[in-house]
Amino acid sequence: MMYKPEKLISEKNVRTKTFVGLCFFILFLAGCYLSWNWLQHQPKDQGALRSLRKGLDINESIFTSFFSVERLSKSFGKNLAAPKVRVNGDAGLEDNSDTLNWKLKVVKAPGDTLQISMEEIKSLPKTEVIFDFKCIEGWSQITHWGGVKFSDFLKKYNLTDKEKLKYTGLVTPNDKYYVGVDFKSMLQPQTILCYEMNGKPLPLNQGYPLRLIIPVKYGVKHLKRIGTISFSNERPKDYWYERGYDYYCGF
Ligand SMILES: Nc1nc2c(c(=O)[nH]1)N[C@H]1C(S)=C(S)[C@@H](COP(=O)(O)O)O[C@H]1N2
Ligand SMILES: [Mo]
Repeated sequence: MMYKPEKLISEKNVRTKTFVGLCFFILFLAGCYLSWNWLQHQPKDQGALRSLRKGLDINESIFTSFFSVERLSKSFGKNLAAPKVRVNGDAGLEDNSDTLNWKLKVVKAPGDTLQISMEEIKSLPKTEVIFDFKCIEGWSQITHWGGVKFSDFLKKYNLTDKEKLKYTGLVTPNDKYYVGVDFKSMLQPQTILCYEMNGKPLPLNQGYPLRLIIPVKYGVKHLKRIGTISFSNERPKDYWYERGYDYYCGF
């Protein structure tokens, strides 16, 4: 084996290298400070600093281009579903009297709104979904839900022409919580208008009488207690988007 002769470095050389290294480090720190400062002075776009919002929107376009309606989320056996389901978020659930004469409103066109009763919804074929419910706050839980596939619901009420549009908007009866969801995700076969949890009617704090279950999205989009559904090409208003979160919130 051949050994390279070691190179001797003079003390002056060491000092120059140390000095150059230090200069780079100071420049790096200054760069960090300046970028941080630049970011902090940006205007906000829907609750998020402008360039962070741009980042979220770029992620959205990448995720949208890879999204396939046919790809199913992982499902689990009933024995794995939590008997005690976590409750999170109560915006829009302030007034339980909203559930008394409840009917689902579906805006077909301005001035043309369908009113659909729970009995009518329950008479459609039931789909059960057992999946890993994920909240942006960092927890997840395998849970068991039952309801009607949104795509079946659209067929039954002659709403399939709406699928040309980009978004579905959902709002609680009192307008206090609202979400917008891209239409492709609404058509994924595990997206249901849900009226049952663990085989029983939904509890009040989990969206009685009807909520959205949409496994391709984070918890924020699973709106509890649906009042009105509408369709549009523009992004419908979205509670957490306005507060700086991602609009897409999906996988
Ligand atoms: N009406 C309404 N729906 C809501 C929320 C809310 O605050 N109000 N919070 C969302 C969030 S952040 C999560 S994680 C899930 C929680 O559903 P759960 O309470 O059934 O676990 O509901 C979603 N739907
Ligand atoms: Mo959440």
